[in-house]
Amino acid sequence: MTTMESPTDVASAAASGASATERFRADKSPFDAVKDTPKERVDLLAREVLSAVHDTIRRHRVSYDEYNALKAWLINVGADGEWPLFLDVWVEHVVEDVATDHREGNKGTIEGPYYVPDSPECGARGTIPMRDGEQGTPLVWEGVITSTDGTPLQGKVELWHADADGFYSQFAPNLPEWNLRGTFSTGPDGTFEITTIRPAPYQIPTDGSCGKLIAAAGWHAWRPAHLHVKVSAPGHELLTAQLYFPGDPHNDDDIAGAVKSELILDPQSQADGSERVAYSFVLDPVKA
Ligand code: MBD
Ligand code: FE
Repeated sequence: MTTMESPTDVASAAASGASATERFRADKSPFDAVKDTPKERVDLLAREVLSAVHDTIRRHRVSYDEYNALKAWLINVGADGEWPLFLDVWVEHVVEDVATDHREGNKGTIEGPYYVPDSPECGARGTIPMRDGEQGTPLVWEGVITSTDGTPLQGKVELWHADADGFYSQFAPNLPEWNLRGTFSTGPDGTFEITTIRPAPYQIPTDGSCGKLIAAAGWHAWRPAHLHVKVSAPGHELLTAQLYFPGDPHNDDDIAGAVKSELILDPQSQADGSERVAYSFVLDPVKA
């Protein structure tokens, strides 16, 4: 896996954006899906989206200056490699809702731009790859993967998250390749126990085009602290989710609109300063 090098070794929107764009393009399947989309469907969706844009222009009498500002901004989103960030922050949560609203098992939420497949195997009980002296409150998380009928499932929890400074390995400089990324494979009893650290709240890059939009609109750039997971088991729908921490000020106004109350953990402080938490997953069987 190639990691984008920032010449200054300082985290930048352009560097993390380029890495996210490169990672997305490395997976061929979205590009194959485009080829398979029927003409009628493209016609319908493209026409409706354009018509919504036209309505907005008429309703608010958008000027040529505003049109050109939009054109310049869109060009820069591409140049910064920030299309994955833009779409995952402001659009993906609705796609996710529609895709999973039939489920009886766990609620999921968006994947975001920073997933990397094939993270190191850590066993059913293990510690995620981290640096010596990794900053952040130690967190021990136990749970079990079951099917909707309660049967334990032999499956996997892929976990990835930011460090205590809010940086993701492979998308920010100077981090070991797999820092805070690991795959926990359960036995037939479905149980796992993961040792990691509590991540920091995350501010999306402010120095790129998404940051410009946020500043120009007077929004904030924060996501609450979160753990990303993909939970899978044979014959079951893949669950993509994020877990959040109680009391985070951004649980109620996540810039990415991805928090659901079912995804907020209840960690308990321990005498040694660490935290323990129980959170389990229920997966929906794939319907034949
Ligand atoms: C993230 O870490 C994230 O999870 C999302 C959805 C968008 C930007 C950064
Ligand atoms: Fe994230």
